[in-house]
Amino acid sequence: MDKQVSENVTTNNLIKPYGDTLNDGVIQVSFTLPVELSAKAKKAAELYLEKLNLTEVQISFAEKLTDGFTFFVAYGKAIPSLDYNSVEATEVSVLKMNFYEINNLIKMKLNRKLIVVGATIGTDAHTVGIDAIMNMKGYDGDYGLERYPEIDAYNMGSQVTPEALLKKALEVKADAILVSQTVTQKDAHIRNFTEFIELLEAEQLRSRFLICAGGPRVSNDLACELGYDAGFGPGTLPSMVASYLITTLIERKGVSHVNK
Ligand code: B12
Repeated sequence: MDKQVSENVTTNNLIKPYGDTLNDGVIQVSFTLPVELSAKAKKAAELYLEKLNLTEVQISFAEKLTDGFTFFVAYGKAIPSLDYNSVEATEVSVLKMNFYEINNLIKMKLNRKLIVVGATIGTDAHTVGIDAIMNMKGYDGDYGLERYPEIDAYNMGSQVTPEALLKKALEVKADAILVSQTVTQKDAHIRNFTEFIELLEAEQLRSRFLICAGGPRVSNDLACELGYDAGFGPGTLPSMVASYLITTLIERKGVSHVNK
């Protein structure tokens, strides 16, 4: 973090958005209104943002989305500050290791392949997230779990029922289950994540697996709250997941691992 910013945070602990000058409160917002693009629509967008208590509002972009809908990008100044000291959040603690170190650790400490099953559950049809973690190609230059010689990875794709995911995990004797959710409309992700944990609990199988949740709106806090061991959000790399899985399995089996 920039030295001046970190000093500012530590002296008064109060933070505000930064636009042109520190603490000016300037934020950028984008939103859609169900009206045709016109001067009146732009004025409505401005007045709506003023109702949110933004000041010095400027509509910088307005474009017709489709008949009867307009998309806006705007700037405004926000008044509230936040005490940074009052903020609490957790993140998955991951030991940074590369592909070779992770494979070596699995080989040396587990003495067999690490078995992982993953799926997007419920009606959610998005596969790109779970594929990024599991497929050979991986994500952002980081190999996916299928590429690891010491990992047996089973990617079931999307729209998998909780029952089918559990059945597969039992069939292949999985160490870990990866559950992905992208659609969050009407809290569908919360319901689906919860349904899977409830199924495991009903079958008294919760403690048998290491279970991770992931997706664009998933945080470690949310995942743990829903009964998962860990949660991974945007920007997760497959090596982070592989490292988390093997180090956690080793810890749970009571074996201290080498690269600490
Ligand atoms: C591609 C896409 C699609 C494709 C999906 C193709 C496919 N095979 O997956 C198609 C066109 C099919 C599609 C359909 C729909 N989509 Co769509 N789609 C997207 C889009 C453009 C990109 C998503 C994506 O691939 N991201 C890239 C991946 C790599 O990122 P990621 O998922 O976050 O994954 C990373 C991490 O989160 C993490 N991760 C993810 N999962 C897991 C799991 C574990 C265990 C771990 C450890 C980590 C992990 O690792 C990944 C790598 O870092 C987004 C908009 C956007 N720009 O994000 C909308 C979006 C997700 N879709 C959306 C919607 C609404 C839909 C539809 C419902 C639309 C409709 N009405 O039909 C349908 C879905 C129907 C259904 N039954 O699910 C909305 C969701 C809104 C919401 N918050 O609920 C979005 C945000 C678009 C929008 N702004 O409206 N979609």
